[in-house]
Amino acid sequence: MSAVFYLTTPIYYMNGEPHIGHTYATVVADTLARYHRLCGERTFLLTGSDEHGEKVLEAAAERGVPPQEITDHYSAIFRSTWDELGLHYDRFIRTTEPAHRQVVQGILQTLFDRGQIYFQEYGGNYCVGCERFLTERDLVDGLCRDHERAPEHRTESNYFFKMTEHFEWLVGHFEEHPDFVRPERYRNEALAMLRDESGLGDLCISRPKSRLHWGIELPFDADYVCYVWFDALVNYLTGAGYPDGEEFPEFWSECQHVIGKDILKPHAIFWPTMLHALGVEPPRHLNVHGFWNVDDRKVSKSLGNMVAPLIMRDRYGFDAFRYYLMRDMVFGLDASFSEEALVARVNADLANNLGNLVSRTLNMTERFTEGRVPEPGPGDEPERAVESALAQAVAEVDRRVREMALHRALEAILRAVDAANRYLEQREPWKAAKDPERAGGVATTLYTCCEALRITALLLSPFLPEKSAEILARLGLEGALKGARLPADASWGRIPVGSPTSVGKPLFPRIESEEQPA
Ligand code: ME8
Repeated sequence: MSAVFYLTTPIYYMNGEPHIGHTYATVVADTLARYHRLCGERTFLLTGSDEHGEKVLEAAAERGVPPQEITDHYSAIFRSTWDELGLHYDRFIRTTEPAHRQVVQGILQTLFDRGQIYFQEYGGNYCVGCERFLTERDLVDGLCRDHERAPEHRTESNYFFKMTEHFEWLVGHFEEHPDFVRPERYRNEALAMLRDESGLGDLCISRPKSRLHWGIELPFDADYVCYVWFDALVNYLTGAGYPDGEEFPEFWSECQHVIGKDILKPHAIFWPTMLHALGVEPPRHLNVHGFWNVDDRKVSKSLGNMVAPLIMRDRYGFDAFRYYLMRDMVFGLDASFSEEALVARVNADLANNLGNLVSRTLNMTERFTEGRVPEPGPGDEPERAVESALAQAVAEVDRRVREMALHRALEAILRAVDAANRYLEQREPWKAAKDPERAGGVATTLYTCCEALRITALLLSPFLPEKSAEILARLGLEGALKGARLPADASWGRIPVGSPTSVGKPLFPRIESEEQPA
């Protein structure tokens, strides 16, 4: 385990409100950051807004406002949405910040001075509707696929980064670091792009102001602005204090990105080559997730199926929503969102399995041991089986989180909960309490369940921060997450005997089908 952990989300385009996709990436990052923090690593999570480029300019034009106004508006919405949902970040970066502009211009100048950037005129198919050069893929029967009109042949001069010079090095980097891009399917995809020489040339990193003025000006030519992806990727450096930040070298050496599969190419190809030209190490991992489709269709504004996170929070509680997002998506693969699936998942895992253990344990502690965690006896085989199920979960969660199999980490925790529920069925404290021969064992049974719940809550806390804190509070351990450490605090036998328990309302009420929206 390293001492620090630096994690980033994509910086989202500020041309609309956050939807399920942005929420998923941010939830994954928030969970990972919480987990690493719980392990005692100094953790820094960066998120933010991508504010330049054509998409933002188009959104501003549609609304008839200046681009800065639209980015101020959406940036505030993204930020307040994450705050309201309890998604914690250490820095929210905006690419229109002067500090970021300075870093981007500094990098451009360095690369220019090193001969890594050249100027060239080129000609191509330009679509006036799209206001850009089209590639072969944009054409259908020689017409622009969006505007159904023939492109014009135009020439333009631009600045290019000598990206291809770094490809040999990059292939070597992929070979030496097989988990640089993970899961493996995306590593293979990136390598295929890299090996398909016809698909990639040097990277055009400028746009003439006559065509696009909304961007960071090139320090060596005031007639041009920087290409939005070059500017956007650099946010990861700015956010960590590049170039002179005292902590930059340490954090950068443990940098990992969370990205969606749609932005693999800029992250797996452009970004490492840019860093290599600068003499900065590539990030340790690109963690690539798949896409949420809604009712089997792509999420899009025009379909109006964007799934607003605040609405989900109001309807189901945010912990339930985040649980569903992480449990039902195999990290790296696509998944289909539906409220029916969400309800089924929450009812099965949280209401029935975990909720049951919580309510039975706390109710019986109230009834049989005066609302206190009782002093246990020495215990027997069944108690040791619960202890061992929890120990296994602690080890497996660590492995699974670090390899980005979050759904498997949750499965491992729920398996331990299952084991504790089965143990309760076996010991039947509700019957044993009335049986003079078995009544003596009730304290041990309830102690075992309280301790299993404590460890479960600790393990679940990065995934379900609110509900875990609530479980701990009901075990008389309010505030226990503050300063808690894994794995030490997850070792068996740490719950204080005599801790006051409270029953409270059901933590995860079953969502009844009549409440399901149509
Ligand atoms: O691409 N399912 O920003 P963006 C899952 N600004 N995740 C989704 C998703 C979906 N249906 N839709 C979006 C950009 N995402 C650039 C990034 S980074 C230097 C610059 C998530 O607003 C996913 O993580 O289009 C995807 O990569 C990201 O949002 C793209 O957000």
